[in-house]
Parts: sequence; C-alpha cells; structure tokens
Amino acid sequence: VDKVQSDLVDFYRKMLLIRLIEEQSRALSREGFMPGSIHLCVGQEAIPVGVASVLRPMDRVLSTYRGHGWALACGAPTTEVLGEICQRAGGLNGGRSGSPLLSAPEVGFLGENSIVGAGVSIACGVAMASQYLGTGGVAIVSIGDGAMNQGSVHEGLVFAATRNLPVVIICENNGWAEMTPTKLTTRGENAVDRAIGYHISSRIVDGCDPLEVADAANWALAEARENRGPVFLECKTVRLSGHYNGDIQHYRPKSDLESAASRDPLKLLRTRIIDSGMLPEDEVDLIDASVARSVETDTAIVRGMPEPDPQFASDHVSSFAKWNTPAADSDNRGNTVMMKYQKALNNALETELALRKELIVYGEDVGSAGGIFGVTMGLQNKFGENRVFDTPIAENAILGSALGASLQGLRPVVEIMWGDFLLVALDQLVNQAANVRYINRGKMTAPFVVRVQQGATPGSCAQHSQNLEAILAHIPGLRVGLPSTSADAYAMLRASIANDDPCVLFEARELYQLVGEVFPDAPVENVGGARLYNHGSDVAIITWGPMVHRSLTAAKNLGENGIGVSVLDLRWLNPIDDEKISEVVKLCEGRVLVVHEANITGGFGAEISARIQERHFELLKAPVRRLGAPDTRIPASPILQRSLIPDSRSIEEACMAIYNQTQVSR
Ligand SMILES: Cc1ncc(C[n+]2csc(CCOP(=O)(O)OP(=O)(O)O)c2C)c(N)n1
Repeated sequence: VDKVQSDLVDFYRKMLLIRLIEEQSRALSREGFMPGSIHLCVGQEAIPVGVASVLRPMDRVLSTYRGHGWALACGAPTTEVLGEICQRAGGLNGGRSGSPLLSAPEVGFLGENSIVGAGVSIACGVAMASQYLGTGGVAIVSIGDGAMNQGSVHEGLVFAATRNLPVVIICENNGWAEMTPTKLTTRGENAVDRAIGYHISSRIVDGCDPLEVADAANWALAEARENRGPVFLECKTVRLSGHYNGDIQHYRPKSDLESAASRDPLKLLRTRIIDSGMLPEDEVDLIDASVARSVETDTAIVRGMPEPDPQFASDHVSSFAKWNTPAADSDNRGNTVMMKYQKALNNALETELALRKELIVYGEDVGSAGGIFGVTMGLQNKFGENRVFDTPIAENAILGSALGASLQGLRPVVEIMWGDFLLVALDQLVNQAANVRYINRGKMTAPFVVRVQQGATPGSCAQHSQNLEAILAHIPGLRVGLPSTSADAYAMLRASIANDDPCVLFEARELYQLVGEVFPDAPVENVGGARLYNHGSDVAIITWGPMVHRSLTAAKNLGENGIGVSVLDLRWLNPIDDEKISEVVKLCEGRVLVVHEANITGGFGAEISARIQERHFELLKAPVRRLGAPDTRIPASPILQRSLIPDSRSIEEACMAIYNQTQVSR
C-alpha cells in the first residue's frame, strides 16, 4: 500500500509538471515568444509517466510528435525541453527541432517523430541492436490512434513480430486524428485487434490511470525482455486541448469535450489521492504550489536563453569529408585480383563482416538465397542467420530498422532489391535518417548503408529501370555513390561502411557481370573523390555509373581521330569532388559534356552544369552540354531502350558538336 501511495504521489507530481509545462508553452506561444505551432499532450500525461516509471537504463524511447511529456518523463531537463519548444539556443537541440522533433539521447529519449507512425520501424532497429548486442534493453515507441492507418506502422509490426523483437508499441488512443474522429476512418473500435492479427501480445489499458499504465508497461517490458517478442498496448486516453495550440476545435461536439474533461487524468488522480486519504488536500496544494514555482523558475530561465547563433546553422549536416582517391593508374594499390563487379561487392561485405562485429546484412532474399543478383551469396552460411538474414517485403521497415539499429551501435548494410522500390519507403531516408546528425548536432548519427541497383537492361519494365540518383543526391545529410567498376564496387562499399552517415550506393545492374581489377589490400577510402581517366584537352566528359564505360569507348574512338577527351568518373554525387571538376574544366577550357543514363530534366547533370557555369564562367568556350535519356518513361523492349539511352555513338556525336562549335574561337 505504501508503495502504491508513494508511486501515485510521484506520478501526480510528474504529471502535473508535464501539464504545467504544456500550459506554459501555450502561454509563451500566445505572447509570441514561441514561433509556430505546438501539439500539447494535455490529457495524455499518465501514459509517459506510467511507462517511464518501469524503464531501465538500457531501454530506449521513441515517441509521437505529441511528445513533450515523453521527453520530460524520460528525464530530459525541464528548461531544455521548454527551451527547445521555444527554439532557443539552450534547448535540447539548440533550436533545430522545435516542439515536434525534439530528442534527448543522453536520457534514452531518441526523439519525437513528426511523420506519424514512422517511429515503429525505427524502434524495430533499436530493438534489433539491443537483441544483437545483448543489452537487455527494450525499444518503446508511442504512436497515436490515427497513425494506426500508416503503412509504416504495419510494416513495423510485421517486422517486429517476424523477428521477435523486444519492442513495446504504445498506441495513445485519444479518439482523434487532427480534426477527424478516428472512428470515421477506421473500421473496428480497438487498435489492439490489428496487433493481435499480427500475433502480437496486446492489452487495452486505461490510459488515464498512471498506475494501470505502469502495471501494463511492467508486464509488456518483461515480455519483451524475456524474449517473448513485441507487445502492443492500447492506452485509451483523452485529448483535452485542440490538435495544435491555435485549434478552436469547431469540429468537436460539446459532448465529446465534456466526456474528455470528465476523464482528466490529473483531476482524477488528485481526487483519488485525497479521497483515499493518502494525502490531505492542503498537502496536495503544497505539491501544486511547488511544481508551479519550479515551472515559473524554468520559464524565467528559458526567457533568458539567447536565440541560436545563425553562424552555425549549417553545421552538422554530414561528417567532415576529405578524400584522397587514388588515380586510375596509380600503382600504389597492392595486390590485384580480377573479379566480377557483383563478386567485388560480395567480397567487400565478406571482408567487412569479418572485421566488424557490429555489421549486419539484410534485405529481401538476401540471406538464404544470397540475393537475387547473388551479391550476398554465401554470407549467411559463413556468418550465421544473426548477421545475414531475410526480411519481410517491407521496405519501410528495412530502412527504418537499419536507421534504428545504426543509432544504437550497429552498422547495418541493407539491400533494397530495385531502385524503384526505394520510392515506397523514402520517408525513412529523407525525413528520418538524413535529419539525425543535424538535429542532434552530431551527438547521435546514423551510420548505415543502403545497397540498391538501378538502370535499364533489356526487358526491364518502367517500374524496374529508373535512375533515381538525383532524387537522393538532392537530400543534404545522405551520401550517394555510384560505383562503375569492380575496383570501385569493392572500395566504395567499404568506404560507405566506414562512413558515419547514411549512405546510398547505387549499383548498376548492367555491370554486375563485368570483370575488372580489384585491390583488396588498398587502404579503405573515405567517401568522396572523382577519378579522372585520360587527360585529353579537347573535350571533358563528366559522368558516372554505367555511362563511364560508354564514355571511355567514345573517348577512345575520338582519340583515334585526333580529338583528346578526358573522362571524369564522378563516383560520388554527395560529396561532390568540385576540385576534380575544376581541374578537368580547366584542362579542356570549358568544353564539357555531362552524361548520365537518367532523363535530362532535373537530372544531376543540371547540377554539375550549373556549378561549372557559376565557378568557371570566364573559361567557358561553349555552353556546358548534357546528354541523358529524353524525358520519357523507359520501355521494356531493348530496341526502344537503345533509342533513348546514351551510347558511345551519341556521346561521340555530342563531343564532336562541342568540339566543332569551339573550333572557330580557337
Ligand atoms: C505521415 C503523416 N501524415 C500526416 C501528417 C499530418 N498529421 C499530423 S498529426 C496528425 C494526426 C495524427 O493523429 P494521431 O496519430 O491519432 O495522433 P494524435 O494527434 O491524436 O496525437 C496528422 C494527420 C503527418 N504528420 N504525418
């Protein structure tokens, strides 16, 4: 009884602190001190407080965007939480996250997520890491009832169930998703029914009672810790405020507001403490006064916090990149082995798996079958099912879990079978992974690698042939590379694994069977660095991926006709080797052709061309030209494909056009 009593009083104090911080945030927003909107968790305080009461140090929490309460319950300092809500320098994330994305990894709070439902896949990876490393930690992820309709939630549930992961999913069911009652968009009353459908142990909990939440969480965490797989808790709760601070709730029936108010967890707990004789009312008043005073003090501190310094606004996007790529003809690379491009990738993975215990490799068909293109062949046999494994067809869960695992000390290398399939799960790369370092100012990073293959080959249909590098190279925070040779397949994959940021390696399906030299003894490179082939000074071709080979053929043919062509294989689109670009532009006095397989409009050639115009305008003897596929879809028929995609002939012609155009001025 004493324990229950002290728990309840402790719960009361913590819930009140959250309530008052939320009310203070609203007041600061009204007076204009806090810019933008906030989503208050008023009414839902019992859930984070109840769950946090049973957490252990190795557990990790990922919360909904309505997550100030979770940050506070996990132990993030009050002033830093409020400071971050107000986007001040002294906030948890120095004003980079604001209200809906704040994080405090130092107290096990990996952060809110303002893409609803996305945290479930990430939590799978966090759980995978604790399972793999044997820490005994559980990943707790909270989502709203509206988020239960997100694909990422379902992929995460499937993934967690299949891999028996120690994840506890908490659905904070307040009956509303923004301005729409969830019952209008969801068939069936209870969210647990869906989890049960995935064979996940589940319970419905009164989310307005912190003791009941704590009991259920205690059970759930024990299940997860004892390796009985994921657990789903549906906490029925109430949203006592609008969806966001400025929401006048014109859409909400009065009866619903009244019914929610009657379940106010703070009022209920106060009454319970007093009515059961645990504490007399005046002592509860004293608690109220002391928490209010502490929030006033916190607010005064936050008011005194300076704005963040704009001088540092672009810090912490990626790790510092300084590369030193050996030249194509360097003889300083040690032993040479001839190998197919596909085998070079396999060897790189094998080498890294042997060297790094924290490396895991997974994806669809990657484990027992060895990948549909054989890149992971034999690795499961050699390193076991714990380190090399097959996953459900769930790209969001594959990428999200890779991200989550990378936050907790693993280095996952995942395969997305075709570039086109990245598109169903881009959220995990673009909204999630790319933000980690920036938001956390380098305190938390996401070192994982996505291997994916792309491009057109005979018979590949329009959904299996796109070249998507420009989409990802556009995203700050991601590294993007395109190996064009066996040597680079090996070296660039190893460089990606060594790198501390999320890295996407676009392999070329057309090159998998190509045999070339590999230098297994060469030192592991940094990401970045272009490679110059030939040093002709008449025209420069800047290219990447399979177009390197076609460009080299064109260069050879042109060379036989007395026209000297340099070919720069860019290798990495992020980071871009501007120095090598400058070198080749100068060498060829600005006569430059950029070649890529992707279609022209918005292709990465546009970026290269713009950079050259901006930096070398005075040098340009002719406009920089681009050669790529026209802006069409890609047909399956090889004859049709050939009519669209650059080949050595069209590259030669484009070089000749540039050359002839500048003959007059030479
Ligand atoms: C993927 C995605 N779609 C839409 C939104 C816009 N949005 C923000 S909050 C919200 C409602 C979420 O409802 P629920 O999951 O029930 O959480 P609650 O607001 O009740 O806390 C929506 C649709 C979003 N942030 N992310």
